[in-house]
Amino acid sequence: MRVLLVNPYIHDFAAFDLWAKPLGLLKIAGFLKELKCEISLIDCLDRLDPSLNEFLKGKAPKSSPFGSGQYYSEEIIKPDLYKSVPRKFKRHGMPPGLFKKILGGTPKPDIILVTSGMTYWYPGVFETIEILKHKFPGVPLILGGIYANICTKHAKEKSGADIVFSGNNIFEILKLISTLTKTEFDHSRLKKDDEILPYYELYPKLSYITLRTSSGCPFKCSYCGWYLLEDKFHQMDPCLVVGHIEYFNKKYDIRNFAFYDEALLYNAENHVIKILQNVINRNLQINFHTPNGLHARFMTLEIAKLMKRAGFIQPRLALETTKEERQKQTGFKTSTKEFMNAVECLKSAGFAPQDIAVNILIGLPGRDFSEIKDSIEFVAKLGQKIFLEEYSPIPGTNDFESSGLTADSDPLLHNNSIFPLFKPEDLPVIQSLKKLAHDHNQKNTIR
Ligand code: B12
Ligand code: SF4
Repeated sequence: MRVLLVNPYIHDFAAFDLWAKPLGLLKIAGFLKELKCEISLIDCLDRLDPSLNEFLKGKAPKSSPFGSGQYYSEEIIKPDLYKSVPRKFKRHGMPPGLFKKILGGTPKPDIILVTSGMTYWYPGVFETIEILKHKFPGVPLILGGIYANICTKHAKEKSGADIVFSGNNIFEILKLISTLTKTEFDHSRLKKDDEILPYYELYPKLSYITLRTSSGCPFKCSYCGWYLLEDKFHQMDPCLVVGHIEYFNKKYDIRNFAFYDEALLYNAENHVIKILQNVINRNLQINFHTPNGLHARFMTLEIAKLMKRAGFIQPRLALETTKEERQKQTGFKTSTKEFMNAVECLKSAGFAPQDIAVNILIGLPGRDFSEIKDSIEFVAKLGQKIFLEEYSPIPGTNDFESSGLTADSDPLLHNNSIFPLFKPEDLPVIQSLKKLAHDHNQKNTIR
């Protein structure tokens, strides 16, 4: 059976490849490989595909030394809802001409699987599906992933997919594929879920690997929607994780690994400590990245030292705010005291103050800007690098209620770049806060 997997375009004001790979799709591919299916992948966002550089006559954007980087992008017409936003709107990913050319050389599949990322990226998903449907009319196309899960009704009504799959049970996914293609799978071939590697070999070239050593989170913050996507908190066997890391490091010389975990440091004794000790003992030469913030509460000097020795680059701590009342109101994943302790541990382990990154959340409904200013100034005094994370409202979460949106609102309004701009009078304040964070970051780098 022939399966075509597609990671669609992103339409947004900005997008950056912060070690972002379609892990769900690659995991499904891992299972289909075990079942001996013929698989091809078109990742519209693959910056390293040699055909992109060739198509752009050597002008494809370059990677950073750690493997992340800018996507190739082209300006496109803004959706009406964004007309008043004074920024360019872009399609991120390969030029459609190249996508169509690649499809032209792709044998007709029996089924097409398309994934989706952020809810507000749906126009890029729709464009991708339209191109696929034009090339392969009649081939069943399933849409899954984050948008398909959080905005299932919207996707069913508007995406053009034949089936919108909501859920994450791999065996249900395989059953659906088997029904639609009238193929019997020999399930006795399958290993356990955690033992199946995401099928990264589908990429012609890789500069990093993403790792998800756990799913879910033991917390339930009022603005976060992990529990809409996963049923429970689960951690993988540390030996399996290290096996995966060693496999990609030794076989493909991959040096950069990004953790996608929501709660990497939770239950550290039985999880991350064992993983890092093993990485060190096996003498693997690796850079680890944590684009999702780490829980300050669970940081200890032992973990910080292991992180340093194992090769963590610019660890990120999720602080969000220094206001205690807000910390408690939103789920209390950390207190300011715990945050300061985490910073001290990291510094004692050898991380320079400016090599520690800190997330501060901006744009949460009901939060006044002086709170964000205080948080920025607090972190700036300690000397860390500040990342302002713009709030994205997620239907089904507590804070969504106070966002002024409803379940039927267009998902374009979930965009983290525009949500904090809902009130035009806020724009100058937001800009001044961004400048404040930027200036502090500059000062701390120069120091
Ligand atoms: C890793 C991660 C990131 C990474 C990379 C994201 C990426 N790959 O693009 C980083 C750190 C960069 C990131 C950034 C952000 N993220 Co994020 N992120 C996640 C996280 C923790 C995991 C996503 C993931 O890879 N899951 C693992 C894979 C295995 O799951 P999956 O892809 O969904 O696949 C499963 C199923 O969906 C299914 N499936 C997938 N594809 C398909 C296809 C078919 C055909 C089928 C049948 C099934 C299927 O199979 C899999 C089975 O397990 C999620 C939370 C979560 N629990 O999912 C938040 C999440 C997606 N992020 C979120 C947010 C808010 C953000 C930020 C806006 C944060 C901020 N304020 O800056 C930024 C925005 C990024 C941007 N604009 O570029 C929100 C969603 C927001 C939204 N409106 O959609 C989430 C849900 C977290 C939350 N706060 O609630 N994120
Ligand atoms: S701790 Fe992080 S991942 Fe967990 S619920 Fe809170 S924001 Fe979400």
